[in-house]
Amino acid sequence: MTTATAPAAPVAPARPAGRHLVTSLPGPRSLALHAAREQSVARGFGVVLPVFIDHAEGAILVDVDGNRIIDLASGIAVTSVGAAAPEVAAAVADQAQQFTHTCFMVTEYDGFTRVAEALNRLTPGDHEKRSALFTTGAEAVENAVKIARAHTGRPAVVVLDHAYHGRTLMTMTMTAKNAPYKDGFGPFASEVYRAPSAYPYRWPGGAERAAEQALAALEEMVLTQIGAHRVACIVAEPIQGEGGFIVPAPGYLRGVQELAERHGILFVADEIQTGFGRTGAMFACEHEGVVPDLVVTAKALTGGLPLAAVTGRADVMDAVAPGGIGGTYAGNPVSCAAALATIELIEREDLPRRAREIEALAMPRLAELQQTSPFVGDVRGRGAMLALEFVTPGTTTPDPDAAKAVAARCNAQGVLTLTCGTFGNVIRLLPPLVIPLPVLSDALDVLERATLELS
Ligand code: PLZ
Repeated sequence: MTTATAPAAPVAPARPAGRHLVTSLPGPRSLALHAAREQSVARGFGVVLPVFIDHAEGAILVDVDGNRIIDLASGIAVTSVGAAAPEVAAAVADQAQQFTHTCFMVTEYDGFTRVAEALNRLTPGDHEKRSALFTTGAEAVENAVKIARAHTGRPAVVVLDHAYHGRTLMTMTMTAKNAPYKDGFGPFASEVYRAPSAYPYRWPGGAERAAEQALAALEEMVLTQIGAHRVACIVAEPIQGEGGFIVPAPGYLRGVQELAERHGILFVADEIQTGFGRTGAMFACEHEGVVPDLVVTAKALTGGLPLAAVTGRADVMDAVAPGGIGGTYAGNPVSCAAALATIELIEREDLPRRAREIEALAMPRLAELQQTSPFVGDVRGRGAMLALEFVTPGTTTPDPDAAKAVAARCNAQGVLTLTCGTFGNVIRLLPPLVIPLPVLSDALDVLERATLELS
């Protein structure tokens, strides 16, 4: 038997797997699209890097000029499974062909129940739980407050310095930072009280005393200023996100939970940015062994479709009578399908473990950078939620210009990098959890060089 030798297939030029720029950023096509945008889109939307995306491949965003950009943003902690996970795309397409919407308050569908079951199973604590699905993070935070008020019959809500909870009237009130979130948008909602955050790097009494002193201040506020019997809930991010990736001093979250319990106050964890493996545990509260009464989630719950949730103690959740919570799009079926596919991927690929691998690679390099660059005052975070805080050398004075300069250099070189922080002086790393480690390593090279160029 003779075998005919097939003519060799033409060899396609090797396509780069990682970062690759073919124009300066933004390229000409993006510039033209951006000019068009300015004629039709309201000015109030900012943009970090004005490139227009054509498609995504894992942790790479490919723009309309053909540039391949490393994604260290994940659409602000959303696309942990990547922005084009085939399993999520298929689930979305299938569901969209079945039906796109019924409104869960009109007729039912099982995807909603199955997402609720998954959330009840995955969130901290093995007590009986119920979940309610919504559309955006802010909407879910607002609903957590409504549920807490309905259950306790109390009006007051306690939040922290450096908090971010959203842009709606209630959640903007709960958010700490004035510009750009609150400036000009008042008057604000009433019965929101702000306690200090146990921010180790900036605690006046020193990092070691931050937990104890912040808890004392919180207790004094609850007891003397508000009256404990008037407080419905304390809402806290277990690692503060927009406020600067602030990991609270050890023991602080536990202390908040105990204080809340002593006074019949509900402890609500806003895990919108930290949830679903981002910090190396499924939920960031787990690092402190804290079981909140209510947990608010959104973002990485799906691969990018709008879906948010409040999950918590069944007796608390069920304090609201039928019709008391909901929304036209709450728990949209396409978003639910995306969530189920995403949760399956997170569990199957053990993405919390991937977050710990990212930390193991990146944290030593960031710590080294803190030694070599006098501009890096603090390095912190957990898992794939890591940050550098920039200061004027030799001081702890925030240096937002340094952070902005470093982020701008990274962005120009195709490493999409976000800043954050009350003082705007923090660079945060939020890569998709599926980022290949060599790609992350390349991004860190760029970040290191950009930081060492500061003078
Ligand atoms: N709670 C902890 O991180 C959203 C906001 C970006 P939405 N964070 C990104 C911006 O400038 O608008 C967030 C969060 C935490 C609540 C929210 C709000 O979630 O889905 O943006 O409403």
